[in-house]
Amino acid sequence: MHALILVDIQNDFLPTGALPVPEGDGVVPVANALLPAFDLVVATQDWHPAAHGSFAANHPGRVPGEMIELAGLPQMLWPVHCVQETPGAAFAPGLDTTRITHVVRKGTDAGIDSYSGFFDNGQRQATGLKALLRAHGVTAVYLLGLATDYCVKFTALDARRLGFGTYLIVDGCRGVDLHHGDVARALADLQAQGVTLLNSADVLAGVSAGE
Ligand code: VGL
Ligand code: ZN
Repeated sequence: MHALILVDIQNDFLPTGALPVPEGDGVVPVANALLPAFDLVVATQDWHPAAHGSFAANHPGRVPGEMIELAGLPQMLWPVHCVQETPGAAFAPGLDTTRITHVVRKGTDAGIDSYSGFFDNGQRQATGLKALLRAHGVTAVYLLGLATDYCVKFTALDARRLGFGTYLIVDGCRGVDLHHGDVARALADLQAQGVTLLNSADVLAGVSAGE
């Protein structure tokens, strides 16, 4: 069984959102084109309490882009984003959510961030994504979404580390690239760790070829 994982395709990561990813809306048509090719589709949502420790606003005198320590780990400070039950945390308009079979939420503990859809950044608590995939006999995962250099990267690295065949659909991802080169470095790191980089057309061609 192969699963499609849609990473954090949420309003706050679109160009008009609170933590805008340049061209973030460009992943929506790629996701929609691939959805019918998968029986198991998991969408992750960044799902923070308002008091989340990754928000610069919760640290007097700090601004987004600065680093602090959170849960004993280096932590980038972000604008307030993807607060639980707010419009910013909702799936992007135009995403065909009717084909999403499971939703996994992360970043729900105010005291630690969670870039990966599998575990928090300290690898302390699991989200349930690994158990879900195992329960369905998933052997390979295909990932796309936002942002290439944060949540997509760490979700793909964990998938690979857990032993899933891991395929990153590059044209279905966009990155923050806060420091120019972050996206290119993320893709190189992923490839070095055994993640296969491909494009949506490759996936669709493979499906129609009966793979
Ligand atoms: C993300 C920064 C903070 C992401 C989430 O989805 O890539 N990035 N929270
Ligand atoms: Zn976040």
